[in-house]
Parts: sequence; structure tokens; C-alpha cells
Amino acid sequence: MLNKISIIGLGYIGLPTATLFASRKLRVIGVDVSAAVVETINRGDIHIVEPELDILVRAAVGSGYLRATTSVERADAFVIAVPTPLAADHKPDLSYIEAAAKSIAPVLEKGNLVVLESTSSVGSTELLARWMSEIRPELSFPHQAGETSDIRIAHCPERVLPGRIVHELVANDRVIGGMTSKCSEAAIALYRLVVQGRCIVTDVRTAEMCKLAENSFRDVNVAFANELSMVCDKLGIDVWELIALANRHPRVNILQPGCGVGGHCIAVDPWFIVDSAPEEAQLIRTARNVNDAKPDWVIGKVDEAVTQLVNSGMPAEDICIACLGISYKPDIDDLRESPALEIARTLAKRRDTMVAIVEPNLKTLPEDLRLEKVAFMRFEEAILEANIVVLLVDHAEFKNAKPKLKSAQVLIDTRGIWKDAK
Ligand code: SAJ
Repeated sequence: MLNKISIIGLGYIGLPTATLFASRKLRVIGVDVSAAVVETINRGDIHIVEPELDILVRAAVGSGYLRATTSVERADAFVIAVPTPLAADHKPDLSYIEAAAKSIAPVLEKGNLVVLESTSSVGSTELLARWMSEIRPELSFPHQAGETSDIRIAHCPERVLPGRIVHELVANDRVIGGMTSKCSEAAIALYRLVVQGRCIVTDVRTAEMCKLAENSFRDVNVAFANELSMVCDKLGIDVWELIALANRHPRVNILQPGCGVGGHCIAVDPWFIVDSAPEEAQLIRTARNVNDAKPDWVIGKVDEAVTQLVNSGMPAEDICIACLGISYKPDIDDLRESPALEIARTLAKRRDTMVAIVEPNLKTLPEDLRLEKVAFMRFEEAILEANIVVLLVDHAEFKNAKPKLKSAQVLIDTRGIWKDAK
């Protein structure tokens, strides 16, 4: 019976997932290591920006079906949605999964289901089972007892797009990899409560690899667009016009170049494949390197513009560079692995010019950007002040603005949205 569900990790995936189960009138215990996050949620508020999430959290907490806490309690099913960042040398850091496993193990009871949703390197779900079994030797786990195990374990990677999480959590198909058939069946029973897409069963390692392959596919395709943008710049061709033309071919669909690839997923997950198969994953590694190099290329363009202005007689300290957008993609506040933030940070830390940062999705600048000669500005103000305008993120506010820049102002539009601004 699935009466009580525990979600471990109340971030971008865990919190919406918790509210979804709560909206189906299941008792949900959300667990997070941060007391501040727990307190915010129990007030019915949210600590992240995601469309519709505030309404869902308020309703879930208000109805009494969702409660947050810092310590794991007994439940029928546990869903782990903790981060899997990169450690040194681009290796997957599974320490959050290990900590989650070790916090769940003491409260496990016969018949419980544990689902790992966090994006994981191949083999992580089996490791999770081992970590828990070491703490609870009197219970049997699937790697020991197969179909007769006391505890069911499955991997069901989250595949939702930040900005559309609430919709995609319900609508997307789910890939479910149980460690045994019974594990898969138990996981399907859980997800069927909330998912309208199909729940498709596979083995646990294929489920892990499926998620990594999806994000690597996107990374490779964005790398192609980013490489094209640098080639076209060298050859004096408008890359956005080129892509629009090429995409008229019925079997071509080139993605959009930008200032780099960010986020906690696409900029991270391909390295998990490279780590597992370093000799074989040549294209995936190269794509990562192409995308990681794009911010430096943009900084090179800013440097060229600064040199031009200095050569025309303007003192460097009078030059104002406006960085428009620092989140990792449009219309969200998420700064994780953001190439735009990396560019703004590099320019800000030099302290030779002034830097104006515009980010409509943040209320204040991140701590390390609160520096002398760095200002957090409104869009209109920055456009007036700047000598060099660097459009980094295609936020709706910028897309809708359609500004007319003065002839002396330099525009570096990494997203190709201001064709008529100059
Ligand atoms: N980007 C471009 N050009 C494009 C598309 C994306 O430069 O044409 C950049 C974005 O600006 C951003 C980065 O790529 O910096 C990633 O953005 P995204 O919108 O492609 O993806 P994420 O990281 O927000 O979410 C991805 C999704 N994966 C796929 O689309 C295959 C999502 O479905 C996953 O659930 C999510 O990763 C995750 O959690 O793994």
C-alpha cells in the first residue's frame, strides 16, 4: 500500500514531485538537509523560481498532505531526488546519494520501495542498494535476494525541463528500471498515481544510461550550433540566418548557439558517460569541451570591443560593460553552471572596466559579484549606461524590449535576438 511517500531532497525536482503526490491526497513527507528550506516550505512558500510551483506548494502544505522535515521518517516509498554534481576531474560525485541511502536505511521496513530519481552514472542504483544493505543486514535487498527481496529498488530518472517542470512531471513518459521485475512493478504502481505519460520498463542500467544519453544528445547538438557560430563569425556569415535556412531542409534541425551550455544537467551528465567509457566517448567529450570553451570565446569578443574603445581614446575605467542575463537559460533564476554567470564573473573580477549586471529573475546579485565597479541594474538603465552591451541570456524581458542602441554602443548578441538593435 502506498499511503505515505517520502521525497528526499526538496530542490527543483523533489519539491514539485512532492506537491504532485500531495495533490493526489497522498501523505508526503519532504526531507531536506537545509533547515531554512524546510521552514520555507512548511510556511507554504518556495525557495526556487519555477512557474506554478508556488501555488502547488501553498495548496499541498495548506491541505496538510505535504510536510517538510530535516530527518527521514518511516514511509511506504522513498523517492531520492538529490544532486549528483561533478567532483574533481569530471567524475560523478555520488556523495549525496550515499548520504540519502544511509539516512533512509535505518527506517526501512519490509515491503518498502526506494526509487532513485537523481541522474546517476551507470551502476549507481546497485551501489545505493549495497549502501543500504550494509546498514540493514537483517533485510534482504534485490542484489542479494532477487525477486524475493524485502526492499524493492528502482531507477526512474527525472526528465523534466526547468521552466516546464509542473507540466512535464505529469505529461512525460517515464523510463523505469527496476533491479528486478517486482521492483519495476512497485515503481510503476507509484508513478501511475501521478503520471499521465507512459511508464516504460527496462533494466536498471539501461534506465541510468537512457537519461545520460538524452542529455548528451542535446549537449552534442548544442555544441554543433556553438561551433557553427564561431565558424560563421570567422567567415562573416550570420549564423542565425544560416541555421534558419538549413533548418528548412526536411531532415535538418540545428539548435541555437549561445554563450555556452549551463545547468546542472546538460553541462554535467555527459561527463558521467566519459568517466565510464573514456576511450569510447570521444564525440561526447569533444562536445563538452566545445561548449565549455564558448564563454571564453565571448570574453574574447568583449576584449576586442574594449580594445577598440580604448584605441579610440576612451579610458578603460570609463567603459561600462552591460551583461544582460546571468542565469543558465531564459526566464529562470537558476545559476548552476551558468556560462553567462561565468562571463559576468570574469569581467567583474578584472575591475578595469565597470560592469552592469541585469538579471530580471533575481532580487539581488550573488555574493561574489557584490564588488566595487559592479552594479546590479535595471534593464533600461543598463542600456543607457553601457558602452558595450553583451546579451547573454534570451529572457522574455530582453526579447520583448527591442531597444535601439546608439551608434557608438557595441552589441555582442550571443543569442541572436536583437538583429534590429543596431
Ligand atoms: N541551450 C542552447 N541552445 C539550445 C538549447 C539549449 O544554448 O538550442 C543551452 C541553454 O541555454 C542552457 C543549456 O543548453 O544553458 C541547457 O538547457 P536546456 O533547456 O537544453 O536543458 P536543461 O538543462 O534545462 O534540462 C535538460 C533537459 N534535457 C533534455 O532536453 C534532453 C530536461 O529534459 C532534463 O530533465 C534536464 O536536463 C535534467 O534534469 O537532466
